[in-house]
Amino acid sequence: MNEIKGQRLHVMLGPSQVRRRLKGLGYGVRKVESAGRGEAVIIHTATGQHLRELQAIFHDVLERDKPERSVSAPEQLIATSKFLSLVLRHRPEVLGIELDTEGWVAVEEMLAACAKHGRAISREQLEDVVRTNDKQRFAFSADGSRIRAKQGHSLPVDLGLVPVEPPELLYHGTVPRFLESIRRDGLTKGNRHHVHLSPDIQTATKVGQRRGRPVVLVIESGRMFRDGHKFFRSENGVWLTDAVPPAYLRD
Ligand code: HQG
Repeated sequence: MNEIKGQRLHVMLGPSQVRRRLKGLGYGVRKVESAGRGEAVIIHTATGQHLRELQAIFHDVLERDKPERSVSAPEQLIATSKFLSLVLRHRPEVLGIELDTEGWVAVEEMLAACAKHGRAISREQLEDVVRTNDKQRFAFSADGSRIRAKQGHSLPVDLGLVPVEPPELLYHGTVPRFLESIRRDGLTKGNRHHVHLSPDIQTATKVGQRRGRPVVLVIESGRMFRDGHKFFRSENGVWLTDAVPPAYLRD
């Protein structure tokens, strides 16, 4: 038999539902195979950000969440939060919706689109996610009719951030494999709108840990500010700036 090459993602969801969730998305998916009743294997070549997005789309149905071990409430909240991050920061097209110029979408419209794409979320569940989210990533509009992510977008949205003076030092959590390039080019924003900096070492350590053994860089943000660099602080306390040149990284 001709074995298809690629990584395998086993999900507790039938192949047709898997294909529906994947509609319009590439992610290097080579094949979706049935793996028994209500289960499928996605054979793909996704890596890096694409792999994370693919996992986010199926986070609630990955193999470890076998039905006999019912998904706990906190896991469900995290799964929904990851999915909302994907939709509200990076790829609203996953649900066939659009964000306005400030990143908002009508709650009703988003929930209807979730249901249509086999990801039904109730208004109560959504409110739980927004309220309990560890980093307070999302916000409802004042009248509760719209929702957006507070930061972290790769889409061009205007969050109306106002420049503010930063503390003397800020921190950036990363991993050893990026250090050479960071020391050479400074911190660059990549896909995001800004470089993300943390107010304390503990938070930066957690950010770095997402990728491996964390390394925390110390940024001379006060000096950057006095030299004319602009800083912003997102509603949930993440410090943002355009780029950090290598001269402001403390040894
Ligand atoms: C690295 C999470 C090579 C940088 C977190 C990082 C944060 C370079 C990666 C938020 C580089 C970018 C953002 C250079 C930067 N050469 N590597 N010149 N400059 N890097 O995910 O800061 O859960 O875009 O060190 O908590 O890790 O999404 O940024 O490792 O607040 O709410 O390139 O994401 O919050 O990765 O994380 P990211 P980040 P959320």
